[in-house]
Amino acid sequence: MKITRRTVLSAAICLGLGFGIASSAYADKALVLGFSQVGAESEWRTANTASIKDAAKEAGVTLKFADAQQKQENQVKAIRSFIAQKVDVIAFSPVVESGWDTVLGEAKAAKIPVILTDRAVDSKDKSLYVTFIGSDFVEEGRRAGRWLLERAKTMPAGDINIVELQGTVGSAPAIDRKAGFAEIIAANPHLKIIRSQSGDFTRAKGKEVMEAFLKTDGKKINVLYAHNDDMAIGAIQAIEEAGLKPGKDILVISVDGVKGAFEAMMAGKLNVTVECSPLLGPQLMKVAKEVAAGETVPKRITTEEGVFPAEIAAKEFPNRKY
Ligand code: GZL
Repeated sequence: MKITRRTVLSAAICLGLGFGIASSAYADKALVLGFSQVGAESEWRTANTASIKDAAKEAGVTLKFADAQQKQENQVKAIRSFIAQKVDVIAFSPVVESGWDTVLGEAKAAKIPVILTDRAVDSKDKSLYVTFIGSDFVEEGRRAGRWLLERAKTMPAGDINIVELQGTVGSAPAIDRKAGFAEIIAANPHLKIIRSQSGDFTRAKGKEVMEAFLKTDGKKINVLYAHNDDMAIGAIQAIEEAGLKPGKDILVISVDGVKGAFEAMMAGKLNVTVECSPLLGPQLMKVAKEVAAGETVPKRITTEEGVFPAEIAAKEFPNRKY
């Protein structure tokens, strides 16, 4: 075949077209994100799931979503399934900090990048995940402690007995919120944690454990520190059923900043909530696309949050998004 200028030109056009179609097809191919969620244990989690699903839709990301019902083995199964499906990126909120190295090693071997959202893992090998998007739970605990340190200045002299409802045993928020709170209240030797037990971040368990605290220590309790609003709301019911006034006989401090906490503050039953934003969806989709495109992202992306005492609850409530 005689190679003429026309032949070369038409070959180049076909090649270019072919490339163009291929690359645009790649560009149009929706990113497939496998997400393993802790469960549906709290108002916070419900809002977090909604944020992720809405943001995926908005970003044109194909989301494969798995609810682990607060069981680590279900998250491991979900991650393995995402690997088998050859998703582009895996993201998850680890229900507990430990026990992830094996399955994250499998994702690494399959060359599928992993993004942590909401909660951290305690893996020593930081190459097992690309980034961690979430709150600083230790700081949240410190903020709760600072509020009480300040409030204690206007309370009667003598010991101030605190009971603590911890989050899910072994979870990053439970470990860190406990540590941050204890770090700050150590400044006042009268602030004493007399009972501390897990309520697993749920209203039902929070109520049950508070009932037990009230049975053993009832009138001695001056303050409740709950690692999330749902346990605080459950405990408020128990305090009322014991004939005491939550927010007055027993000060109530909690974390998350969900609508239920604002309603309890407006009813005078909860004194302060430390914000922990569940609205991580948009950030997750943005980072997932950057990671899939091979861009470098920061190892740690922290969410900005505030503290909401009861005095400003009514004014702030209309602005709340979760
Ligand atoms: C915090 C999140 C916690 C919330 C709880 O980022 O992991 O889990 O504080 C939720 O309400 O159950």
